[in-house]
Amino acid sequence: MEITTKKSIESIARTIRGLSIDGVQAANSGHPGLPLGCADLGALLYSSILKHDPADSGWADRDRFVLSAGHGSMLLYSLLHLFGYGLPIEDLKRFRQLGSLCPGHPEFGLTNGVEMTTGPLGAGFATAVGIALAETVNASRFNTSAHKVVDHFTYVLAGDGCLMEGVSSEAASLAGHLGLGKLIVFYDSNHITIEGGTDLAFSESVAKRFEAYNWQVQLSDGYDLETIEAAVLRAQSETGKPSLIILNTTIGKGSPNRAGTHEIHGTPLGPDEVKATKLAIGLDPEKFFQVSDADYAFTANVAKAGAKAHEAWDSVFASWAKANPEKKKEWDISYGTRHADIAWPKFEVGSKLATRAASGQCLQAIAAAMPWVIGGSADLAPSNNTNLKGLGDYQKENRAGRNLHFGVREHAMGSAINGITLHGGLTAYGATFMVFADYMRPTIRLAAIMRIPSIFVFTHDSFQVGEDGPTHQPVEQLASLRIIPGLEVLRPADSEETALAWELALKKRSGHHTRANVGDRVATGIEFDPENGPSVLALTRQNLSVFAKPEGWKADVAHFGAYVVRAQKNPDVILLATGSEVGILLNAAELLTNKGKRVQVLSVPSLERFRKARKDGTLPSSFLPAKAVLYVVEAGHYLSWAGFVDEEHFIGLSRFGESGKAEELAVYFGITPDAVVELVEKN
Ligand SMILES: Cc1ncc(C[n+]2csc(CCOP(=O)(O)OP(=O)(O)O)c2C)c(N)n1
Ligand SMILES: [Mg+2]
Repeated sequence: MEITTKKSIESIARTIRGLSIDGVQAANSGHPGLPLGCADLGALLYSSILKHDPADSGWADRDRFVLSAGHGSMLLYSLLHLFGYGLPIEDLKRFRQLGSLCPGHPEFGLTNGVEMTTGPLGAGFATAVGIALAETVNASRFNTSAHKVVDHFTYVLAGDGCLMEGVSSEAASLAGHLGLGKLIVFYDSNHITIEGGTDLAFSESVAKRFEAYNWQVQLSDGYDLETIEAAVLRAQSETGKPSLIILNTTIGKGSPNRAGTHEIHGTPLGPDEVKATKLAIGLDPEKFFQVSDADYAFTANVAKAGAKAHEAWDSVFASWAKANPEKKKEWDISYGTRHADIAWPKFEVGSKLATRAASGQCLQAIAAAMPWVIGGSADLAPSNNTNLKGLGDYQKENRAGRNLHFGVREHAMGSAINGITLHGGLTAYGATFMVFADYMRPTIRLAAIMRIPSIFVFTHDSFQVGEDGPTHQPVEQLASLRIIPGLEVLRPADSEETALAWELALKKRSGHHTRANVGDRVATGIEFDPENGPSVLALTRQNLSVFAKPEGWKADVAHFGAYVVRAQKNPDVILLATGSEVGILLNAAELLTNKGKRVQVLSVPSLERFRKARKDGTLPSSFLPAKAVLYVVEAGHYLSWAGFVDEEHFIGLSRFGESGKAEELAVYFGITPDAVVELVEKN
């Protein structure tokens, strides 16, 4: 490393330390320990390791950097400010304040240059596995022997907490198996977490653990720039294995009285220690948020070099595009609209099919029309019906395979789906039994916070699972998924609705918070937006009959989340259901009609759209005429429908299930046409 470059990077590291402790002090809240401890690594990464063009943070072939230890956000904000990502210093001064572009933890879509929302420890690590996986998929789709248009690394900074979390073990095991050679993780091994030293709770050999996962493992000093750089070079040249670089670091480095203690993890230094730290590291103790002209000049040069690298890539891309017009076409759609017309399978009215099986048929059509769609299951593909026939298994030896095998690792699967989605150029789905959605809930929540269009396929969506019993019968899952803001839970009632559910999920894009609307967001909260964010498909194990639909039903579902399956003028009873219970209502409606009742039936595949339409006042008055009595039937917890009907007008399951034959359970739990008739007659 040239001596002038080294001096400049050291100066950047000093400046990061100053900015970070000033930001935390101004907020009187936040985490100074990590930014102080990893300032040198951060400075080195952004100065001379990352392939990035700060003027275009969306450059498809940029290296990705994920701050898995999201509490160290001031490190990232300092870097993004210094290297020209358009993050004003005023926002650093307003760290953690309402409406600032520097929120407590990094938020994707809010702050330019933030690759993902982090904060829940381990999430960044696991999601980065998906990002690195996506890189290999797109490299195999687009690169040719003459041109490489997809060729980037994915870097992660993870702490002790990230590596303690179970999800990093799942994800590391998967990454090692898959040989994701361009994934490089820095481990901030400072032996400190909140409660004290890691010897309180974490004494394994992380190095041995990762070696066993089939990772390349290196130990490095955390502050010698040349040593770190050499380790990175070795990690880059190991193309068959992911790499872990264990950095021997000191939390709070530079703080004379707090470095190496657990107090500095998440407590502002206080004015005196801020001064003492600045003095100790060679900054002016009387100045705040100081950046020297030399720092800005240096980072401007780095940015210029980045822009040049980007230009060089542009010209490779242009000749690749010329030589491969078909691939270029696919690239544009993959990284653009991701739209294609799908030849949906035809389903005969009256035929019987589980919605999971209908979904399986839909997926074949989707995969044929959309080469950017990949996905898989956590070892349940035969049950989830997610296998893409004849399209190969994604493995170390076959990056072109479109079936992902996550193994029995739901949490890592959810993370990987988010990572693939974040990478760009791909649409990804992950599947398991609905009851195990709980094993991946943190990742669904993060997808919703990020407003990214990850797709989660959950089959076996009610007690109708039958013999497997209460551990396998979802009860509270529908309600608990629906309360995740921004997530759409699509629960189709037959095969045709299943195709529509897929169509709605595939149409979604990433939503972005911008400077312009961050105020709005703060004012209104994140509302459900049918155009963006993640989707859940809730699908049945059991067969359902395909029923006749009225004209315009698809548009009604898109606009209102519901449609009138069985219309009735001046009804005195309205029956409303989702998924498998719509068929029950259609039968109940016939029985009630024979008894002289005037019955209307609605199917509600998307309660989120339905709620929104009702709230916005756009729901057609013919859907829920005022005088009729409303009943809801859904094989799940009542909570979903609070606000629509009281519990006396609800048939569902708010207790755990039982092991038994599905048909017997339906009678036992009273989720049958007869039970509906009885309830309506009683009231
Ligand atoms: C899933 C999760 N659990 C708990 C926390 C709260 N938390 C934030 S930082 C932290 C300790 C992290 O220790 P380490 O990763 O070693 O960071 P360092 O103290 O070295 O900066 C904890 C428990 C969290 N953010 N995410
Ligand atoms: Mg630590």
